[in-house]
Amino acid sequence: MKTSFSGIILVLLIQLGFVLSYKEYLFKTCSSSGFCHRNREFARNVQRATNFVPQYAIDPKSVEVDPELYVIKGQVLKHLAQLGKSVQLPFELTLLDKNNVRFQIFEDRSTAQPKNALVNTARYNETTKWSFKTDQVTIERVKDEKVIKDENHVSFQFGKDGKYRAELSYSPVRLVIYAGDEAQLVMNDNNFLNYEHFRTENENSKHLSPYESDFDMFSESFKETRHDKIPMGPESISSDFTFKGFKHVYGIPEHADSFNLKDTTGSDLPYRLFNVDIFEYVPNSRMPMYGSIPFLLASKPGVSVGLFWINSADTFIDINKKHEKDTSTHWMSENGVLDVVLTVGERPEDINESYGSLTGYVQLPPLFSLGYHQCRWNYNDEKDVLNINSLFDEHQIPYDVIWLDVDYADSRKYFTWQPEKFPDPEGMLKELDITGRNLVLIIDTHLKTGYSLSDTIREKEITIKDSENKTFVGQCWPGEAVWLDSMNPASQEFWDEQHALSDENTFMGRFSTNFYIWNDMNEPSIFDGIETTSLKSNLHYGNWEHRSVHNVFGLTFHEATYKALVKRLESTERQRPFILTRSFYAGSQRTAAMWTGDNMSKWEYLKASIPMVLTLGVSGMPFAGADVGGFFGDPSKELLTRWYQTGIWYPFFRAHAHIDSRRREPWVPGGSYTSIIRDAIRLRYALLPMWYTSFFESSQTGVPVLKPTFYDNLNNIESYDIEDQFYLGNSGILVKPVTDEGASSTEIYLPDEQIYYDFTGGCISNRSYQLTEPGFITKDVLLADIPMLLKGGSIVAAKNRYRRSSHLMANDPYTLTVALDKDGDASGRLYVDDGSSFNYERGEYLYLNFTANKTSIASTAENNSAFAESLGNIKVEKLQLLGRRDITEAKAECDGETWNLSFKTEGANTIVTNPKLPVNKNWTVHLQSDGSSQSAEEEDKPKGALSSGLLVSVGAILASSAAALKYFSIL
Ligand code: NBV
Repeated sequence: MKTSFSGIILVLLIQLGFVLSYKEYLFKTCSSSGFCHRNREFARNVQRATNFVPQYAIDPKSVEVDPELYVIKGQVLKHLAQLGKSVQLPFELTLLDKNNVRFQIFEDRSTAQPKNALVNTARYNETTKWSFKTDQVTIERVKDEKVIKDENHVSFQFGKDGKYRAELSYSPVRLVIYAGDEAQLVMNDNNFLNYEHFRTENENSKHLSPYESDFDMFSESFKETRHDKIPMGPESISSDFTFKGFKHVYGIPEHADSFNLKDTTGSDLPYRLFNVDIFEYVPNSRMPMYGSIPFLLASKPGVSVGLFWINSADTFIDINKKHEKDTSTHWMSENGVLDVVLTVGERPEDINESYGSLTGYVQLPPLFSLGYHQCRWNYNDEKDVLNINSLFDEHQIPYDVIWLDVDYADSRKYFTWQPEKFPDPEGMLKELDITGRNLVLIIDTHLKTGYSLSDTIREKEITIKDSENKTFVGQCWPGEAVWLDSMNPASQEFWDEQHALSDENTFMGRFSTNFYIWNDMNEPSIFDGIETTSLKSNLHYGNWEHRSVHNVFGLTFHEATYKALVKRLESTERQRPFILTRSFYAGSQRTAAMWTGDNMSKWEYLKASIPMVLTLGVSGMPFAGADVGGFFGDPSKELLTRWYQTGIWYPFFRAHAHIDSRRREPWVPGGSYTSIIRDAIRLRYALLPMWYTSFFESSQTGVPVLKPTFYDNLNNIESYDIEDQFYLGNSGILVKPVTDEGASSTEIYLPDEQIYYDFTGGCISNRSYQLTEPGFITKDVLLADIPMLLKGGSIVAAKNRYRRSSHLMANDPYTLTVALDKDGDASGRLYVDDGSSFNYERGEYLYLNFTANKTSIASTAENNSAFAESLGNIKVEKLQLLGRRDITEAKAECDGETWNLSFKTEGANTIVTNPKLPVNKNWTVHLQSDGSSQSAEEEDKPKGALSSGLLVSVGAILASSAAALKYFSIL
């Protein structure tokens, strides 16, 4: 390939460390992207038309309900007025498991004559092969009596008691999802459905409808894409979808933008899904980023819906919120088939579950990977690595993983070491292993040319090819490089070999198993590529153009690594792999964690990270985090400290820094900064049992690991916009990280009338809050404070002893904190397994159910596996009963035995000391009280009822709310 001019500029800019403001120049907007430009114009013309004549209609005679009643099939006819004929576009409508209604429109292009004879002429229809968890999605049988068919429609009922209905109208083509009698989600409501059928350039003018534009159909005018030959001509697909009565829509990551998605009308940048290396990405932007999940969730009281647009090509999504009640969206993809799944349920969790039933739920990560990860580009050599390792111990800061970036490798040839710097990697790994720690190595997608491995993949013909079917050669970290085509089934064997555990002197052969992999640059990032990535005309296995598979390519790469690591670890005790990927697609959650790429050491990036991580969570990709401290630049001590206090809440918690950034490990800022950072990291470790439980639950049902505020407050519309605080799963821990420089106070939103116990930094206190209606409280904060509340009704399990790594915490006892709700009840869950193997899949785990009321606390186990048995010595060492000062007697009962418990009151709370309750047995603690302070509600009569807008300050707390603060206690 010829090196393009902008490519050279980009390489120079990168090498000079100069990376500002070329972004808009580098990336397409809608008007400079052929298919987006055309589809927006199509939509505008349709809207302007006084007498709109639908070009698309279903032929009623073609509609057949499959005799087995699994699928409804027929033909969409696209009418070409100038030619007086129609193109037939076969469709299928299917009901899948868990209320997923799938609608697909295909095109037969077997006789198409492309400009490039090498290219596969079919429309790409294999995105699900990668994205779905299995080829065998369960198709629900649509029952005969539930299908209604007439000349204008076909419809069927589904869901429990047939409470939902899908109705497909023929002309115009319209698919409506109903809950009861009310339309919730309407496909092609605005007639933006557009399917650019195959035609040659010569015949094109006769194929255009009055609404269509012919902008850049056969050639690109965007700067450097001019040589993209577009062999199949125009082939985009698009449709609008109206969310009826929904003003809040979430998802379609990855963008550095708000949680509740923004209106894009009038902007040249709709939300774009196109995986690109966009280092120093711009916060508050709809620009594309490293990964794409074309899934959108919309919620309102009583109904939630989901839309999964299954397409791996370049995609733009317009969002229009101008309508008083509805949100309409317009989805446009460069090619592929039209394949969409519409889902309906009562709650957002139902939609997460339905979506995950197709793409899979998040992997249950090995426990260590939920600990703290220490990374920088680069730890220079073995000495450096081991020195950092011991400095953690010196400063008594736990950590689990140290990372090596590209410069461990000899000339950036992955699968080699710089021999002088890493003479004994095996010894280094063993040293880390002593404290149960791990190493993660970076392996990028590209392989340097003139290196045995790149020669091998060329010989084996498993490289990405150019449009002439020759190995594509481009520029990346090692200089000139080639790319493994992980979409080629033959690549897997090669990849397995590189990762295999063996006695031979291969790169990974003799290593111990405490190392894992980081796949970076897998968008793929190509310095001299267009928009920093592969040319769309490059070819993959099956002669599929890169254009069709771009967004799913990164997934195929990290999945190949996952499979290779599973095989590697099978020969030991079949441990769960850990892989970090930068590029991702719907389905990546099954095999990898992701991070948000190259952010900057600036406050706005810290702030932006929270809605980004929440968005990923509701889109089925909860194992996510941002570089703590910011990748580019040097954070101030305050920013670094606040970033750690926020980062401990990222499901994936890793500090990382650019090669030019100064060292900034937790002890570097020194003094109180270091001790505050130490406390934050230790808090992460103390709460690992809750993190692991949340991940387990997410891996079973798709519920996000960080739960957005609105999930539990669906009737409170105000809560739908809260994007700077969240709950840790179902634990009841509500967190509001401080992300403002110099903050001395913060506002926390209480979304309901429940009691919230102050839990700042994970410590119990004498304070609690309760509002008579949802509203904000203002809390003073010092730099040391991590604003946290514990919602009444929760029971939290923690491990509070400092250990050097999560591995060393395995046998530690638990502390349970019981926070009764306003009715005097509480509950909580705790999931425990061996933290590393797949044995949990055969029931080797413990899933505890804690319940409490005013007179008892009980634990029941769901399972009596051998694993549970093995936990015999692990006990509950402390019970913290919040807001209880009234206990007069406490007794434990377990296995037919009873014993008295000792306890003491501390301020507003009671602490039961060392109750020795076995974690793997059912037990009950019986409480007697004198009735003096059963709950704060009874005892702590309002100290000051607030009227609207008034501020009342008591002690260190400042409460401001439009709602009245019902009670508020400081002892
Ligand atoms: O491998 C170097 C970096 C890595 O540290 C970073 O985390 C990745 O996002 N990598 C990108 C290459 C480009 C850095 C400008």
